[in-house]
Amino acid sequence: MLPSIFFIGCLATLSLQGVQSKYSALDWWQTSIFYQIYPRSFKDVNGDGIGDLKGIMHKMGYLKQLGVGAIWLSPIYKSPMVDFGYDISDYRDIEPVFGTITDFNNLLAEAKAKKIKLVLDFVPNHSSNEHIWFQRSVEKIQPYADYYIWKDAKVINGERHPPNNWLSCFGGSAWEWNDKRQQYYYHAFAVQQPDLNYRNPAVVEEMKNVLRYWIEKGVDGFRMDAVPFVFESTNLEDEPLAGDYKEHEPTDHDYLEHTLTVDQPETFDLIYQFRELLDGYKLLDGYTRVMMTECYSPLDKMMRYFGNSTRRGAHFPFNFLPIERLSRQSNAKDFANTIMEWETKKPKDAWGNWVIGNHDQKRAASRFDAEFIDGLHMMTLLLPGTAITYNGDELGMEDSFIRWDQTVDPQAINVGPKRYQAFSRDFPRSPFQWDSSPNAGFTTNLYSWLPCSTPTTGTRI
Ligand SMILES: *[C@@H]1O[C@H](CO)[C@@H](O)[C@H](O)[C@H]1NC(C)=O
Ligand SMILES: CC(=O)N[C@H]1CO[C@H](CO)[C@@H](O)[C@@H]1O
Ligand SMILES: [Ca+2]
Ligand SMILES: [Ca+2]
Repeated sequence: MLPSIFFIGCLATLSLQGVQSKYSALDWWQTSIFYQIYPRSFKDVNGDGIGDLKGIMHKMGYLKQLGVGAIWLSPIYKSPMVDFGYDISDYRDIEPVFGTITDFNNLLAEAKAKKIKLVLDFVPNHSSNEHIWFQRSVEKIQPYADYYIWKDAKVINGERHPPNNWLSCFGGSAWEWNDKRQQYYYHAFAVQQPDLNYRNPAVVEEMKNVLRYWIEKGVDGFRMDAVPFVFESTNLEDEPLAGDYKEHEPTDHDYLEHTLTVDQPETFDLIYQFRELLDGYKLLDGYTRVMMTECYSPLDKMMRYFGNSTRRGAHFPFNFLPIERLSRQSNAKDFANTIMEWETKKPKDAWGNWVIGNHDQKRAASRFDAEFIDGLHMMTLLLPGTAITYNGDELGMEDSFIRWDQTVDPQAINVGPKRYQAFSRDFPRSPFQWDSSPNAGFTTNLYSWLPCSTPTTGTRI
């Protein structure tokens, strides 16, 4: 008897070990569900109508219960809030509306206690125009004079013009005249978001130090914002018209084909440098700091963000194909094709991921159908790769209709009342619906910064 039991036992142990080793070969960022929190709209604890860090702290139990393994916070740094946190005036401080550095430390400790990873948003392309670097750059105070992209005006018949036709993502010229410095500066997004000059090694080092600062505080990695925009060409020629330019207004970003301002060769190298920095910490303690990049790039470019045969890039660039290709019009074949396209174009050993929503896109439940949402999540959870959920999508939250007079998104404001609905990113940003109490349990205030999607709502403050 003994030998055969022993034999069976050995077999069982062996196969268990097989399963375990296969499982443990995967790292935390591969086995965790990622959950994006848009802090302004998640949970308001101090009653000012705007979500805060204490609110996130308050809801950690909910996140744990949901099975979330990692949270990614949209920017919580000091910001004048022109682009709701994506315009940063101090990369090392917390925006007072969200709380204090102590609140952040408490949140990080609570996350660690609950074994939930905490990933920060890193916004490399631009700072706020209220950042001290920019203010000194305007004055040409060293070493800041070349921290931003300054160019002389093009003078035609004695009249001042921007250096070229480049357009901002939020509409209109990407160049803004500065009277004090008597030059234009470049801004890929809002006027109040001047682009940093990555051709200046001091800027690269500054931003690497920002990464080091937060890693040393104990965060588990970064989601890197708008990376295709980091470098622009030194060739200041006009960009050509887009193939479908007739479908856009001449001030729309999509009017031009972005040959000189997006996905430049230097950009990939910088991303590889950021990864090297993160991996440097792993060499010290064996623990992975994750790096995810945001880019809506064509797939050939997108895949270069993974790295090449000699350099590592992002652990993964966000896979936006489900957002870009699929809608309520899609049938099963469209889904299959979209999934296969990602799987076949992705580098062989690369790890995939699936994204169906974020704070820039109309809500998944509205783009598809509320009844679709569980199916969509099942799909992202079952497919190989990491699933990333935008807060509220797990409930099937739908877009909140935001009237023109309630509109606060700069991208929507810039295009005006006639077209704002197509451009507005306020719709998917309405406060999280926690319960059926007034303002959906988001705030005790009568008003929330964007109206809640309930009949009991107030208007925005
Ligand atoms: C990988 O990218 C780096 C840029 O960081 C480049 O110098 C190198 O030539 C690339 N390697 C290959 C094999 O393409
Ligand atoms: C999804 C996302 O992070 N979108 C942001 C991309 O970057 C621009 C500029 O920083 C923001 O306005 C978007 O909200
Ligand atoms: Ca608050
Ligand atoms: Ca840039």
